[in-house]
Amino acid sequence: MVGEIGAFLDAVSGVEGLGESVDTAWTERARETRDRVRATQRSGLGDHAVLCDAVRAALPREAVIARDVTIASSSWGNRLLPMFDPRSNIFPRGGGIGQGLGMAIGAAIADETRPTLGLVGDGGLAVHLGEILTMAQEKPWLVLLVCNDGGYGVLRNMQSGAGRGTYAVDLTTPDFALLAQAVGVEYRRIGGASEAHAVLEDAVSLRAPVIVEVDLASYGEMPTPFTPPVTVPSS
Ligand SMILES: Cc1ncc(C[n+]2csc(CCOP(=O)(O)OP(=O)(O)O)c2C)c(N)n1
Ligand SMILES: [Mg+2]
Repeated sequence: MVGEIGAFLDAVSGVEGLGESVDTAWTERARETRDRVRATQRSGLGDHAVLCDAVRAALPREAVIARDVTIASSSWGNRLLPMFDPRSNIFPRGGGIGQGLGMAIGAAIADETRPTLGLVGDGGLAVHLGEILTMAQEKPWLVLLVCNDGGYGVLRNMQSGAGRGTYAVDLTTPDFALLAQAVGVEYRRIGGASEAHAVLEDAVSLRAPVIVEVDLASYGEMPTPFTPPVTVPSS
């Protein structure tokens, strides 16, 4: 790879314009646009931006962050959460829910020297809930952050936004404290933004599998409910 890059650089070294200074105005415009987009995204999150900040603050730079397809990923995990290395940034681009826990367990077992955080929703987690047993058995350094809104929140938002009420989006979810107890892993709860930093710092310090539930009923709504850029059929 290094040899190929060297050969490429040799080949283009005589090309006119290369090596001249970059257009600083363009760089500045890109930076301003990025800051504006991030500020707009953040303003729609309200207290949920605190969760994003707390996740980053609680983890070392090299921590792996594996995300399922959930509102927390789509609204801040994939957009605002700083990532420092592509190899620590895991997300299923295919968009299927349910892979988050398996990816997080795999990452955590692959490198036991750094913590892994799995960001999942209650609905996605339910798809492969049995993998909780793998987590309990293998005991990886894994913080499983479960954003529990009692169902398929993103579909709920889409249906509400379309103004026709909601259907088939409310799920029976486990009592996560009892579930953790049943399989012998630690459990922590975040019931409001003011708790996020301390709970996550504590969870990471355990160096063990831990379920951290964000109890969204108590945590509160996002000022701008997240909806994906797709339309609900009209009939
Ligand atoms: C395998 C699969 N089934 C259904 C969907 C459609 N889908 C996308 S997000 C979502 C809701 C997931 O619920 P949850 O994990 O609780 O996240 P929330 O939207 O509540 O944040 C569903 C059903 C999908 N992406 N993949
Ligand atoms: Mg949910």
